[in-house]
Amino acid sequence: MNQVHPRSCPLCEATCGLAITTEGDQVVSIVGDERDPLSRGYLCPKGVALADLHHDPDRLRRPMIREGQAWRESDWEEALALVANRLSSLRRDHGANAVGIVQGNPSVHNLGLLLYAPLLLGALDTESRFSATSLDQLPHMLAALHMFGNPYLLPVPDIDRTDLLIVLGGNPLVSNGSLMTAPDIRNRLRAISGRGGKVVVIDPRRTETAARADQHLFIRPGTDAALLLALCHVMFTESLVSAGRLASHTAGLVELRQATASWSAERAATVTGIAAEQIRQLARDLAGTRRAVLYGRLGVCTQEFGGLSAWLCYAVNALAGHLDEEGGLMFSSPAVDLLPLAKRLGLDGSYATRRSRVSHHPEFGGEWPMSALAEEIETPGQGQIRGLITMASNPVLSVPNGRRVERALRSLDFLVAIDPHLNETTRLAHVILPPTSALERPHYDLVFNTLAVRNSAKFSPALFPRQEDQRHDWEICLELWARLGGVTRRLGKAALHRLGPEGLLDLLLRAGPRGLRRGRHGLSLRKLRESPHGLDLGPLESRLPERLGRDQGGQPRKLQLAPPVFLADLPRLAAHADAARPAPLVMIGRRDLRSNNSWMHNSERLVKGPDRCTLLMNPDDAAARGLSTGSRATARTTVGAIDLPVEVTADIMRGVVSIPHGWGHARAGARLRVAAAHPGASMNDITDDSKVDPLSGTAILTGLPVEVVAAEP
Ligand SMILES: Nc1nc2c(c(=O)[nH]1)N[C@H]1C(S)=C(S)[C@@H](COP(=O)(O)OP(=O)(O)OC[C@H]3O[C@@H](n4cnc5c(=O)[nH]c(N)nc54)[C@H](O)[C@@H]3O)O[C@H]1N2
Ligand SMILES: Nc1nc2c(c(=O)[nH]1)N[C@H]1C(S)=C(S)[C@@H](COP(=O)(O)OP(=O)(O)OC[C@H]3O[C@@H](n4cnc5c(=O)[nH]c(N)nc54)[C@H](O)[C@@H]3O)O[C@H]1N2
Ligand code: SF4
Ligand SMILES: [Mo]
Repeated sequence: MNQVHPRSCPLCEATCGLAITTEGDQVVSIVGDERDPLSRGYLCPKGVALADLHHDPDRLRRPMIREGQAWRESDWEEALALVANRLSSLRRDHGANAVGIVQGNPSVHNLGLLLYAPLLLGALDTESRFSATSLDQLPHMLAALHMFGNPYLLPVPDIDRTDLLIVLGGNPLVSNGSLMTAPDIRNRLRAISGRGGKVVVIDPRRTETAARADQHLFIRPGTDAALLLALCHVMFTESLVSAGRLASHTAGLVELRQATASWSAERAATVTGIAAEQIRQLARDLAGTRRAVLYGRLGVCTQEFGGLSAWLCYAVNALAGHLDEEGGLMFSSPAVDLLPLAKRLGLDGSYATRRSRVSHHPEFGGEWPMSALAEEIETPGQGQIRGLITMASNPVLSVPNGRRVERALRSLDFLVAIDPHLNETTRLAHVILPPTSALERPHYDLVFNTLAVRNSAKFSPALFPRQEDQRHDWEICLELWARLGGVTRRLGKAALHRLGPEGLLDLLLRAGPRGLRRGRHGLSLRKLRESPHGLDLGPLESRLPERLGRDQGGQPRKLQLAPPVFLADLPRLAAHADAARPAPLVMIGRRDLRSNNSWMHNSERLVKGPDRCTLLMNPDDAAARGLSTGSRATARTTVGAIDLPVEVTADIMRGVVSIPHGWGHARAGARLRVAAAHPGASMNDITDDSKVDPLSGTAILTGLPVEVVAAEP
């Protein structure tokens, strides 16, 4: 008998509603769920490929222990005991910081990991923590911490009600949106133009989003901060600033005016390559449109001035009167409020309270930059990392200087991977602990509900039961937590196991703003189960000043427009901009609708067709090097070289080439049969781990100089 299960897709931030038809233990089909209030029937090819992930014969189901080059399956008791023993002895002999942990992107899409990984972190009690945050949204969190008082208080563009959307460094038509949960983005963008509004994309490449926008402007990679400063400058000099409703709750206006005073549109034009008149027009349009928003994303974060850019994106919206206003940059009202939770877990914001051992990077939220992972493993001394847990992370492909990361991981005394695949990273582990698949566990988007362009809540029960010899991610964390502690933890384990992610979620929903305090209409897990397609909780609402909370002295916090940490970084930008002799060629990244970072290339339906791991190059640059579409090029940096096919296109700026990340599956010892047949090359074999935004510690992945020549035959 066929059964249809409504469910959220856990693969990317869009959280689309799926309708999954099963027969017995097989997935028969996956389509978009028309009744999902947020995604309204939309899904992308990766959602369909959830079936491939689940049924993938290469997916590990039982623990794996490596002996020399050979792997053998083991039972859970043996594997968990081995891991706990090795980690405990490293901690005992070398101190807690000798055991590190890396948390990867899928952790945030995983209810069990979100709720139970903190236990494992607590048990490890290590300063050697790393996560994908420092390859990604860290600058936004740094800006949120210093401007709004909490790194998790991240504003999202109210795209369903805006009349002007300026996209800076994002390609939502392909990425499906980030720090902006907005499934079916194509129709949402179309609706802006449909109601007479306008979409503007500012990007070194004429992206898929740019191609459908009303206007596209090329910008030189890494120069967004100069553009944003000039937007502020124009608004100040042309008296377009409107602090509006929040005026009396805002601090730093004078300082911001001073800081931007030298950044005329003309000065920014020479840096960015965007004409001064166009910069002025952008500022006038932004300030002159009642419902407008500037949305900055990954391309502004992972660059030389990521911290400055993220701050200025928020500041520009505030100056134009679009922060916390309808159609502007707004804060969500999720059913589970992460702010008090983060506070309770001590995660509500730390920055630069200490510096890393080797390169003196600032910690953020208790984590070191991912770019420091290899050096912290390789460099001897007190605190050297000798044992490591990777959890839902593939640093060999996702961290700059992947070849060095690979060497460093190989040199560890002990590496354990919590991961369902034997891939480029986990092949170097001593033990792999594979969790259940996404369809074998319940799902609720704790994080992405807080980033959604419309408030909503949806619970998806497990679709298939987990087998006796399988473990969920959260069970693995709970086991290790118990085994790394004393007898009392073993007792606590039983209670925490009984509660499980569903029990915890129910408590969080009831304790949340839409829970018990709303009486019998309040949200609970039971209520969510009664609405399997999801609940629409309405449009975004103004949340300031309440959401800013109170400072340590108990006074209402103000919106900080000009936090000193950012002002202090401006001279670096000025020096860089004025000395700017742009490199002849720089590289930027690229995403693809049928990829998801590094780990979904083992699905035939997602990799079939022409090679997508190509280098995009402008016709003039290609001609100067004797390259044409189809020829193979070598892309070389100070770190290394990769070969890949060229695609010549006028859609990319002169002086810029684009290479996707997440490929490079030819590494010996991985067990991903489909991916190995479509290996591509890893962009991170030529990105540089010594290049980070010194303010935030975020990896610089865009705007790095590169040399491109025809490959040796
Ligand atoms: N050059 C370049 N590098 C980049 C980027 C870029 O744009 N350019 N983007 C960066 C960004 S934004 C990010 S977020 C990072 C992502 O980099 P990572 O955080 O390393 O994440 P992925 O590459 O997605 O790898 C995910 C791993 O998790 C495993 N996995 C999948 N599902 C689960 C699960 O449910 N549980 C567990 N335990 N494991 C699971 C997969 O098998 C895979 O090994 O890459 C960054 N690296
Ligand atoms: N299909 C698919 N979807 C994904 C992912 C995936 O791998 N595949 N990954 C997911 C993850 S982890 C994330 S974080 C999100 C990211 O989602 P987005 O933030 O939309 O990121 P990208 O698609 O990488 O788009 C970044 C854009 O910035 C541009 N850019 C590069 N450098 C600069 C610059 O200096 N200035 C400006 N203004 N633009 C620049 C690039 O050309 C690119 O178009 O996507 C998520 N969704
Ligand atoms: S857009 Fe994202 S959430 Fe939607 S189906 Fe695709 S991968 Fe899943
Ligand atoms: Mo990401």
